Amino acid sequence: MPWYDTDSWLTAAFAPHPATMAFTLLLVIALPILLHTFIYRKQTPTSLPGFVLLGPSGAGKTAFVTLAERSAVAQTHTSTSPLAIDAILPDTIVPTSAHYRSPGDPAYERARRLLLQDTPGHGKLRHFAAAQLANPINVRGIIFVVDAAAVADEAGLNEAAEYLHDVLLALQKRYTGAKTSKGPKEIPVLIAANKLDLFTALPPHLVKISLERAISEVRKSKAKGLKDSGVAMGGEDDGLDEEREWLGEGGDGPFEFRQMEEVGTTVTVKGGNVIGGDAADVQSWWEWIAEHL
Ligand SMILES: Nc1nc2c(ncn2[C@@H]2O[C@H](COP(=O)(O)OP(=O)(O)OP(=O)(O)O)[C@@H](O)[C@H]2O)c(=O)[nH]1
Ligand SMILES: [Mg+2]
Repeated sequence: MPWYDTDSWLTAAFAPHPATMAFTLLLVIALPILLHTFIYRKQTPTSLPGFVLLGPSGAGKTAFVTLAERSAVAQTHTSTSPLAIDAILPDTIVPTSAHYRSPGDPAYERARRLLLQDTPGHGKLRHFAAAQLANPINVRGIIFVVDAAAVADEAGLNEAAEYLHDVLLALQKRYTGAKTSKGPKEIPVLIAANKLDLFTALPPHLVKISLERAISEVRKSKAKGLKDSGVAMGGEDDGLDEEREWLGEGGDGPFEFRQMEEVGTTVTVKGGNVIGGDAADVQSWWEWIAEHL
């Protein structure tokens, strides 16, 4: 039947049929709703800005996450799986992104929310942390928690330094391996020197110096290991330099956290204690988080 017939579908579509009217009504109501949900989803990220907690076992990562969640300390045990919690900045701290908003503004409240991601620090369970580092979706910063009392001795310091070396190297590779010329979004690192309530704990500036020195050693021994294996396989030294994964600037000088700025990573060291003393003191960590939120 031709389209201009009285009972063709086109004629029906323009005729005052109840079905046509119902369909049009439905379209008029549904279209704005669909458009809104589509555009709104596109504009606002569905996930909260995240901060990943890394660090050796027993440093106090889970203790900090628990403190952030319940505002009270609780007994923690060695973690075997990652954990993510919704946290809100303490009332006294205003995120940099919301400096010009007033309390009560919904955007102000939203800007205070973040996701804290705890990872297990045990050597055999670091794949959880590695997975987070390999694919940092909406990660605003990394909080590397160290036990300031444990880094006072050789073994504790080396464990922390080796782990931190690997974390920084992963961040460096992410930056140098980026496809775009602009580079990926920078991920800052906070080294949270925890357990400052303990008598044996090193003050933050000494934690920084000790870690830098220990990372220099780690870097040197890794380079030596690579070279030795190259010699053992009868290979030449050429080509090795390309493969060598060297953290920070080239050359044999000492490693400094400052060198990481060139690959888009600022490293800050701040002290605190989650448990003990007169009360928990993690204010400076929250301030750092607020700065990068
Ligand atoms: N004195 C003191 N002890 C602390 C502090 N923070 C955490 N601890 C203790 O350190 C121990 C280890 O803390 P966790 O938070 O479980 O350590 P973790 O980093 O989560 O360790 P893994 O889960 O094994 O990676 C716990 O017994 C805590 O009570 C602190 O600021 N001072
Ligand atoms: Mg834990």
